[in-house]
Amino acid sequence: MKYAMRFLLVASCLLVSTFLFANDPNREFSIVNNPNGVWSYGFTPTLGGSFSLSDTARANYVWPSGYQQGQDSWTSSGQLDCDNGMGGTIGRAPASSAGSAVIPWDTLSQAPGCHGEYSVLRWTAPLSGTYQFNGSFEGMFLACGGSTTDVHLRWNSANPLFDAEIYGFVDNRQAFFDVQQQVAAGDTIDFAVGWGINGSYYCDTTALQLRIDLLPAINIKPSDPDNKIRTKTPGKIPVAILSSAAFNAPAMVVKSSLTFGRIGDEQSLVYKPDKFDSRLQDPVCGIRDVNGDGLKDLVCQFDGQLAGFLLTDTYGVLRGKTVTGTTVQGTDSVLVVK
Ligand SMILES: [Ca+2]
Ligand SMILES: [Ca+2]
Ligand SMILES: [Ca+2]
Repeated sequence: MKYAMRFLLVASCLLVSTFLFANDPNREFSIVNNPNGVWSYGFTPTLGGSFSLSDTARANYVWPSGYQQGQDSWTSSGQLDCDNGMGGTIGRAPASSAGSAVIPWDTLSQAPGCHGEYSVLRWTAPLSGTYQFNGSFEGMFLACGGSTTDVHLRWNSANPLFDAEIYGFVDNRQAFFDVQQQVAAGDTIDFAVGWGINGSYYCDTTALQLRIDLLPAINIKPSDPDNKIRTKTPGKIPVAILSSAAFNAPAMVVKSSLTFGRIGDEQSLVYKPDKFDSRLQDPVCGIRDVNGDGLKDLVCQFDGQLAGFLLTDTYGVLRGKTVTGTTVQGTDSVLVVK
């Protein structure tokens, strides 16, 4: 019994630790937990001001003049006196509507507070490293002449990474961002939405689409500085994911998650039969220090045919996940020849 309990405990810990936070705030949205893994749902009184967690979860909430279907969202008790019940929210828009005036569906959305608060989705870095933050803010309203908001990325509250204004239906309805930032574990990146240039929170719901990737250094063909790839005889292409003081590649990377090629999503990882059970297949990967910095790196083999390089390609992309679910992406140059 004691052992069974211990097993259960270990098994449940494993479940928790492998619960995947792929750094997609839409897919991972929760109205049960706040904070929720790497995500916190909240607000600040001013841009970069002190952050408070939203304290009120509303499941399937139907706005008085909003979605025709309900929305799962967080708000704060300080917003409940506002007249239309949609101030200061972070939620997940329903997948469709029976005719309300909001687009796009099925994304995370943010609305600033009715007393001037910024709606803030906060991401807390699970690991030190350089990350890429790629996505957009998009006004969701067709009423009111469109959403009118100011949108921002802030590193550790104070440091601006991106600022834009959302308004109208054409040029300024969507603001795209693509920024890289080196962070320490525990640092925060805030995605903040405020009232915008019209000084009102009405019709301000703004959709956030976001992808976050950790960017470890990689080395395509560690023994070849030119990274030459022959399209006629592609063979196998070794790719090393380099470790750093903060990132132990062999321990952190889920080998079977790796994809590599001209785009990065090619299922080109090479497998071989397992040593102990030939019915199982193992990724062909080794552990060695390829750059002589004293830190062991992870080197995996990829099928050159499946990697799909074309003569015009100048770089290759590796994608994968860590054991904690963080998505990783690395790029290195290639020289593609016939
Ligand atoms: Ca506004
Ligand atoms: Ca190389
Ligand atoms: Ca190394």
